[in-house]
Amino acid sequence: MISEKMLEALNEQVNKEFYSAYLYLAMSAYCNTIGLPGFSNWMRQQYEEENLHVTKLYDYILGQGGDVHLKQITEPPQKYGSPVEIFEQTLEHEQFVTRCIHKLMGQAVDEQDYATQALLQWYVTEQVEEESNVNDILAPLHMVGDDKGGLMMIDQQLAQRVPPTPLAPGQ
Ligand code: OFO
Repeated sequence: MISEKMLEALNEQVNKEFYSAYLYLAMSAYCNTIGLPGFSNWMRQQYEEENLHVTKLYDYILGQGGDVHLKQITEPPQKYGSPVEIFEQTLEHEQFVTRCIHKLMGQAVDEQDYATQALLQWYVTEQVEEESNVNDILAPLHMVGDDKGGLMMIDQQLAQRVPPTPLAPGQ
């Protein structure tokens, strides 16, 4: 049992998750262009992560017998400034997504929609991790500032990020 209003809101979130994927893919390309392959790799893996966020919502909507409504995806910017600015924009975006998830959770609570609350709890936890990961990168980035050697070291660390583990059905 899921309301039309909740389905519409979840479809909106599918679009936002697609935008997140698009944004990080654009950032990945930008980082590659400015000679930061490790940053580019991190953003590429983040893009993969966002695709998992999309499909988890998509599967849930279908599983609830709802209609998936794929809407137009907004074009992301092409340029993102300095390495620290790239991650500041990433944090801002993740904070925006967190607010969206919390709003959805509020709606699910108001509607006493327990199944959607269970789904959204996964996203609430995920957002805590997403923001924390970005903060963990921003801290050393602020420390090194414009120091090229420091930036190269961070780039090497970000090159280590591996693709996310696919979600098992129902996970
Ligand atoms: Fe980056 O968490 Fe989804 O959008």
